[in-house]
Amino acid sequence: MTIFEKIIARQIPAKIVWEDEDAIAFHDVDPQAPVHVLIVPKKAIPRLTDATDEDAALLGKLLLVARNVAKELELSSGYRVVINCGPDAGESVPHLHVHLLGKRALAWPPG
Ligand code: DGP
Repeated sequence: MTIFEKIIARQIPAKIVWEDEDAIAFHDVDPQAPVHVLIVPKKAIPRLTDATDEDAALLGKLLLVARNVAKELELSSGYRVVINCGPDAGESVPHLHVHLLGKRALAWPPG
């Protein structure tokens, strides 16, 4: 079980901001911005590389959840949505997740 599956199963705590039958959103334990929320599908897809055409609706939903959480948390001056995929991107938890970062100016290009 990954750490995110344990959060989904309520085996470890998290600051949950939204949940339904397909996905959950909670605050990152190591925030890289004043708002840093992770949007995680309940289906255990390890990373974007492993998603299939059957996951199209779920992948789209993750972005719409990011949009909704951004609105709920009043990220009115902008936000960034990130998926780290594989070692070069710094992926550390092998369960697909979308980072939502906001409430500060974010540099580009990323490090
Ligand atoms: P990534 O590097 O893209 O795989 O991002 C994984 C993120 O997961 C990282 O920003 C820290 C976060 N994280 C790791 N363990 C926990 C945890 O136990 N609780 C919460 N809320 N976040 C976690």
